[in-house]
Amino acid sequence: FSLESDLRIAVANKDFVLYYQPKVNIQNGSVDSVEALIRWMHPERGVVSPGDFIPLAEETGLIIKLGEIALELACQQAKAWQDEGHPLRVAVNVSAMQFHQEDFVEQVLDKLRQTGLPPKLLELEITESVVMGDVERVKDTMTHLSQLGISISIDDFGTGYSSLQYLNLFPIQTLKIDRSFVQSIESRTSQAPIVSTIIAMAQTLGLEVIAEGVETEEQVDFLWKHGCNLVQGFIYFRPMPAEQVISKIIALP
Ligand code: G
Ligand code: G
Ligand code: MN
Ligand code: NA
Repeated sequence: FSLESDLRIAVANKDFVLYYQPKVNIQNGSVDSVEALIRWMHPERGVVSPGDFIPLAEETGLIIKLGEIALELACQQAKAWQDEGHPLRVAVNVSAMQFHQEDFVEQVLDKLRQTGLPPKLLELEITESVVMGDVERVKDTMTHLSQLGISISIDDFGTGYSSLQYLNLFPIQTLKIDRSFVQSIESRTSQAPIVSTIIAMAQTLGLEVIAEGVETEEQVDFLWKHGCNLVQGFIYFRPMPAEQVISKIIALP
């Protein structure tokens, strides 16, 4: 069997789970929110990472159904945490293809209604590639989502080819600095000035900024020094199954 036919079956059976990676506020040591990261529970291969099937899902269009599954699982989980007395905003990755669907806002609303999750507890992470479509339509979609109370962040910021104009045109809350920039903070051929420039730009535009892929104290120090208070990365937490999230967050030193 090919990976593609396996993936088709998996999508039909919903053989996926979400792992969650906390985003930490280094100013007060609290967890700001969590990012939902999909995992394929393959009967023979075990847990398959998105890097190994998201590209295939995009080529085959299966990403749309997959995105719906992720959105549904994330809303269910966030609602369950809220019901347990732990309201935690969950960020879901949305592919360009999913975002550009005619009824994307309706899809999101459906999941919120079905689960009873308040829109405030949902964040959507989109990449710059989304923004490169029809500017007016993208703006309408984002405005609609934003008016519902859903927050929108730009994932992998700095790696796309889109114009910076959209930062002022669209209702975006947060820039997520791509980990390729963050991870070269130490190196002497450094991209560190890119990181500090993105932070400064976010601050000037009144946007939140978070660094992803943070692995070392040196990176944290640099980010802290430049005023980036939100950090996501292995230094604090790896993506983990839902069952571990609340106890790990509470145990945060
Ligand atoms: O968890 P991991 O580091 O392996 O994720 C790899 C990539 O897969 C990341 O770029 C992440 O944005 C993407 N990804 C993870 N979960 C989802 C999802 O539910 N939908 C989409 N479209 N991408 C996802
Ligand atoms: O959506 P995005 O492309 O940002 O997905 C985040 C991906 O980055 C996930 O696959 C997650 O497992 C991975 N990741 C999260 N923290 C770290 C980190 O500190 N280092 C590295 N190398 N990868 C990370
Ligand atoms: Mn992401
Ligand atoms: Na990213």
